[in-house]
Amino acid sequence: MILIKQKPDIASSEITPQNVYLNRRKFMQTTAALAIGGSVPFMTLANRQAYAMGTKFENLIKSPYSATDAELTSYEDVTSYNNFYEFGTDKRSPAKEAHRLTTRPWSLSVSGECEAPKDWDIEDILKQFPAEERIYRHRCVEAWSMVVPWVGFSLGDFLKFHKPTSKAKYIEMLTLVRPEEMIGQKPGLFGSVLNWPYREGLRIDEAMNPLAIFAIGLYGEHMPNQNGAPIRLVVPWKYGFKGVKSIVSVRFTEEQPFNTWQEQAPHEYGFYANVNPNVDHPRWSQASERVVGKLFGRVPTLMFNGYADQVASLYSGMDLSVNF
Ligand SMILES: Nc1nc2c(c(=O)[nH]1)N[C@H]1C(S)=C(S)[C@@H](COP(=O)(O)O)O[C@H]1N2
Ligand SMILES: [Mo]
Repeated sequence: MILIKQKPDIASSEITPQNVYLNRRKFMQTTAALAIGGSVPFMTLANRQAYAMGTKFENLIKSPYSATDAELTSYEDVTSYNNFYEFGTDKRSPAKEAHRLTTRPWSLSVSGECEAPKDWDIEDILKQFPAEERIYRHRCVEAWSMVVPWVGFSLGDFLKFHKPTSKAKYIEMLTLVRPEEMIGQKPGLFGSVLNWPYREGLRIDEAMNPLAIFAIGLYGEHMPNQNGAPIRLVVPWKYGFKGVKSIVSVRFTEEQPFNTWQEQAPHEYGFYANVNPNVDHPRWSQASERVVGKLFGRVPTLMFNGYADQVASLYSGMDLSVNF
């Protein structure tokens, strides 16, 4: 009989080097599985999850696009303070509930206005598009921010592989729908929190900007489930809600897609969602942000989240208070 100890008051990641902490966590997961079941299918499942969540990438290079001036948010904060409504609306829920998600096997279909549509297996995506580390500022529309060392590859490279036609003006991306594993997708007393699947879109030139990535990991390891395993969008000059998680479909479209939060509250969340300290949310200011993990960490918000040099030209001539 193996006893699993209660969580100590101080998170072990704060007092243990990260690799030791991660190995211990993986060990705990496996021993927990053994203690409960010990059956063969359960073990297979545990191993798959360990592969997906605990495994380090080898020979990662750091991208020149990284924001090197910024202090990283701790692994603990990045993986325990999340927005992922498929696992509940509380920021602490995804870290508790997302272990139920099976991320292998995983398919992602690319379709619509392109000459080379393809149904991908995630393993083939990982082989085809070598990933690198990209340290990015991460700004949520609710006015908190983090700095995350993502592992990912250029979204533009991925899209070009499928030869978009001249009609491809936008892309639409969808999250998995699997209420058996995503407890937040089960309708509650008052119906569903969101109209699933979670949907997002980008204009094609935004998607082709070198800063836009598909992220497949963080802190040098495969993506934790709560952060959108096995593959999610990261567009660092936009509010976090554009970063659709656990993607199963990418479609090239002629029309502008209608994203989830636009559908939810169109006067509060627009299609563009560019970080902009001069355009407030109807219910709060966007002029500053709380830095997660810092006790007195309130800092001014930067235009396009600090990436104006790279992306401002995408929006020249547009009124950003109308196209918010
Ligand atoms: N499928 C899906 N993707 C999602 C969300 C969600 O609820 N469901 N939340 C979004 C919001 S509001 C934010 S701020 C980021 C949070 O990403 P993080 O948890 O990795 O910090 O994910 C975005 N992607
Ligand atoms: Mo968000």
